[in-house]
Amino acid sequence: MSLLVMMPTRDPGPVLGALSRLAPELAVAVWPEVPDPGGVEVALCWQHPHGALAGFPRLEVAMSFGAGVEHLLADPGLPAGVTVSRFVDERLVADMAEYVLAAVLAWRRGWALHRDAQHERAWRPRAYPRSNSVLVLGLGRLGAAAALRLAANGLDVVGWSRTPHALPGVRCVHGAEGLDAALPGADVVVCMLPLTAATAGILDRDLLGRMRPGGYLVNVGRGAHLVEKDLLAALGSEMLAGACLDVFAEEPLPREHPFWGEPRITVTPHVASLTDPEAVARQAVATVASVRAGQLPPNPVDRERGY
Ligand code: NDP
Ligand code: OXD
Repeated sequence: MSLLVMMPTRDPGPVLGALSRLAPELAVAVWPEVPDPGGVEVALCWQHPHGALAGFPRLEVAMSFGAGVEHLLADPGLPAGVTVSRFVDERLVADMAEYVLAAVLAWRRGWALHRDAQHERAWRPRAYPRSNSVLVLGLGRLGAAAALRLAANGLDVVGWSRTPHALPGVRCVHGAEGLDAALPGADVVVCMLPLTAATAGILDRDLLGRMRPGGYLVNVGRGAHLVEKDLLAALGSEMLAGACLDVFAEEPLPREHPFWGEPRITVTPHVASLTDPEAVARQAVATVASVRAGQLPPNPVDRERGY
């Protein structure tokens, strides 16, 4: 049995190094060099070419190199019987919470405005709000930790999910009615949703228009959650004061994209929380062991639900 590493847009080197340390006996192939396609039972994937997974007749698990699985589920050629799993890791969770807290605090304290003033050598004191309400969309592994971290730093936090949740210090709401009730009080919206048919395009003119005027958007979910032209329009009409975006419909963000030149948008290159190669290799090895034992892999996802 072999593990296939299929991540054409990333350097597989660090993961291969970790795999050879953790499981030197494990046969590992790196796509597209696969000497024995019939022996592949687990594939570790990131942005694999659609259709390619159909070429492995004994494939049992397609594991995402990241927490998101939309890149796997969007493949119409993903064989029906293959279990999809995702990477879950405490470090990934903590790093994301740190990024979200940094983005919210930088907005609240006007960091970018002070930086702009510094470039102009202008002394521009600015009052900052003493309380802010942050609405976190998605209370999964990452969203719940970020919501708790924001609350621990004194922010007034509301968390939104599909099903009911309870988190200490966070007002939890769910479903369409919960979102309707929470949006008018939100100074900041943080998107930490998975990309599914139900969440694509959720950050649109309607949602942005229902936040408190002059608010802020943080998107660390996926680029396709955001309707880009609606964000630019919301900034143009001062409905929104700014945004911090880590994910984009097209990555890398094209050089000619208007977001680069918009001073009210902070662009980061999909680095809110980076997969640790050692930890993902550990989960891949555990996935191989689970297949050998005839068990479900760690962190399986519901293919129908989309996350
Ligand atoms: P989880 O699957 O653990 O959690 C998803 C959350 O979203 C759940 O709380 C779920 O609700 C909620 N949700 C899903 N669909 C809906 C809906 N239709 N309405 C309301 N709530 C919904 O995901 P993670 O927290 O692990 O990760 C979230 C996403 O973060 C990933 O899918 C990925 O896209 C992104 N990500 C980005 C990174 C970056 O560096 N920018 C790094 C890692 C991940 P419920 O609990 O009720 O099911
Ligand atoms: C992930 C990501 O899904 O890095 O883990 O976006």
